[in-house]
Amino acid sequence: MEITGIVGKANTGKSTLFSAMTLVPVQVANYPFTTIKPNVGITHLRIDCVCREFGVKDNPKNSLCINGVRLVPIQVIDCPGIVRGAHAGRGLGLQFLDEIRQASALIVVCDAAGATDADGRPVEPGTHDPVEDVRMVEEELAFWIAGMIEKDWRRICRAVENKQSTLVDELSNKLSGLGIAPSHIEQSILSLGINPNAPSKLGKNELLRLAMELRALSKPILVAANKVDIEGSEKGVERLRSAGYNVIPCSAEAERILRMAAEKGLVRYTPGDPCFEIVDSSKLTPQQKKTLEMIEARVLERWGSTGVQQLINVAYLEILGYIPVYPVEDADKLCDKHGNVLPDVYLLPKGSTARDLAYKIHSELGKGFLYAIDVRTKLRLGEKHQLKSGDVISIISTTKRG
Ligand SMILES: Nc1nc2c(ncn2[C@@H]2O[C@H](COP(=O)(O)OP(=O)(O)OP(=O)(O)O)[C@@H](O)[C@H]2O)c(=O)[nH]1
Ligand SMILES: [Mg+2]
Repeated sequence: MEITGIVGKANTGKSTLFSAMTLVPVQVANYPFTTIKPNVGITHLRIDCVCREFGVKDNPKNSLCINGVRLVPIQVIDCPGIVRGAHAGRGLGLQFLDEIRQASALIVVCDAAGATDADGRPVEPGTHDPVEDVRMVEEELAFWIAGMIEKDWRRICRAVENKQSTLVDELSNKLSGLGIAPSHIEQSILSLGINPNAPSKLGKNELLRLAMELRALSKPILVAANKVDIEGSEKGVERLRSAGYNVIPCSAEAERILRMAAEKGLVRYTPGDPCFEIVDSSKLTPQQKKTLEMIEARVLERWGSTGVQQLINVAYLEILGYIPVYPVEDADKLCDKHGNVLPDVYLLPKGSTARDLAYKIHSELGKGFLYAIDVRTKLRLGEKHQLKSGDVISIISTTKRG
């Protein structure tokens, strides 16, 4: 399962966002360092299911399908807050980042209303620049990665300069646990103009830039411009966008309230919707009515949605560019060997081939790959055929599936 890390300055709404995404109740409070240990939960990527197009009733196994909407599980990890100097032990330090080593994307939550200072203490709205907070997080993440490289840097330099090894191999060994691939390292070395044969010439700042680049390639960030229900947050959103970040304006608190109200049957609301419907207004207290009216006026009408579902969808489908693909065993009945129709959907990196899909299902299926069938066209696809979003594919292999 894909993993998303929720990180950011202290007191920006990370745990509220986590709770809104997963419905796991966690501690939320208006002071820094409320969260001291990462929280782990499951949320979903929301895509249109192909069941409607094929006119079938599906029985999803690795995902859910509700009224033609496929929900693909994604693990989310809510981290404690970060402040400047965390790599040197300030605040709660950075130890907890070890929990997000395998994350494919990071959501950096910031307070678009500018109502928390650099250390996360509440201040007058509009008095703090959220761009500073995102930069701080990027820098602290770079220190975290640079710290891992530095631990072994002398040995790496000797090995490379004595030609026993290459910089790409050494760094790949060191950083594979962070999801940093050799291609990320090659690309970073190239774009920073680093001489891969003389690593000992690199200064501290250059190492930090290398770490920054490696993070950007291996764990892209999406900025959650939170608290957009607060007056004046447009300015913060604008500042973040003009600084060049991928930004989704959101209100984690509005989403949390709507999802809880939907759970209780008070409203009809599906994450990502532009509106909600009150089931029976006589069942609502005056306070509940007022809160829902505020969410409608300040969040949904102004911003189009709470932004929370968009965070996961944009991170996986746009920034990472993943493509959802439905593998089936029986190309006519669209089912697995137990008769489950459209049982699974896999998220594959862009450019994945039919054989990559086979390997992802099972290494034996990949090894024995003969060809694949595109269920829509019934055409045979070779191992190098690149898959596209929404493909329904049957793999024919010398190995039977287990
Ligand atoms: N107005 C508004 N307040 C919010 C929103 N999301 C969170 N908050 C408030 O922001 C404060 C901090 O929320 P948390 O979720 O605890 O923040 P955090 O980033 O997890 O904080 P730490 O764990 O201390 O780093 C709380 O008072 C929340 O109610 C939002 O969308 N709008
Ligand atoms: Mg928290």
